[in-house]
Amino acid sequence: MAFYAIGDVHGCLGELQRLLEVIRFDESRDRLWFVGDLINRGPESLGVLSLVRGLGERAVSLLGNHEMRALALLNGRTVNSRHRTYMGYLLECSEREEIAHWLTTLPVMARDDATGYAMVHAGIHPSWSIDAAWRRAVGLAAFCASPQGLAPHVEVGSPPPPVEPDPSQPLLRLWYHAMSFTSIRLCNRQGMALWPGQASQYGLEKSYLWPPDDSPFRPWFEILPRPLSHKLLYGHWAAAGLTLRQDTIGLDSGCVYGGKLTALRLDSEAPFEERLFQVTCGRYADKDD
Ligand SMILES: [Mn+2]
Repeated sequence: MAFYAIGDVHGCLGELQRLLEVIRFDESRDRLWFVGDLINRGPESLGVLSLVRGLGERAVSLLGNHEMRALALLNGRTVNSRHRTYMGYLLECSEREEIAHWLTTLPVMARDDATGYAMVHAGIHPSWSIDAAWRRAVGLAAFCASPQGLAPHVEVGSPPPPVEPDPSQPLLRLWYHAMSFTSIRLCNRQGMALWPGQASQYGLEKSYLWPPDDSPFRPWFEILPRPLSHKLLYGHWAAAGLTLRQDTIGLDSGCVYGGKLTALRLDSEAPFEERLFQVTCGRYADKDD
């Protein structure tokens, strides 16, 4: 049995199929973790969904910000026109209902105590330990799977409050958790997260660019207190690229933007270079959020 984590795929079906050939993936024995953002921007999002859904329990895929956007769209929420344009395939597809349901089953965090890895799409708030993040992820997953579900509360484009709401505001708190897991990149040392769209208010050009050294905002994984109980895998930050640290590992290597699609073998203690596998990708989109 082999166990791999794969970075943001963004509808690049051909690249994903080539990567699975490179790692000689055997769906009768091996396991895959996908960091989220399987869909959008690339040419074959429906094909990627079909492949991953077809793997059943051999694969765990997380809710990324693009899956949140898709949830919003499929549930009639307001989505900005640019995002709506590149998600048109979802509205036209015959499996729309099944996909909408499948999206509600996606967790925001995965954890494997045997190998000592955990995974989130964007990151965790630096005031949370891995255990504290896990408790929030379990609560969010239960809410997503409930008849009420997350979709009615998805306000794509509207940032959550600057600090975590307390339990007396349960929906706002869940929204804050959802945004933290799927979208966080920068925080200041007081623990205030910078949400998408807020960069210019704080003198930063774009929230996905690496902040200058003198900025009070730092990547969440620089602020996160150590030691961590698990090595934490994440994606989402294509502009930062593959970011290999001992305890936080960024796997979004810019597939869809002409970069690479990356797999890391997790059931191995070998140095990164011996268990990292990549394929080159077409350039189907320009970088933005
Ligand atoms: Mn993302």
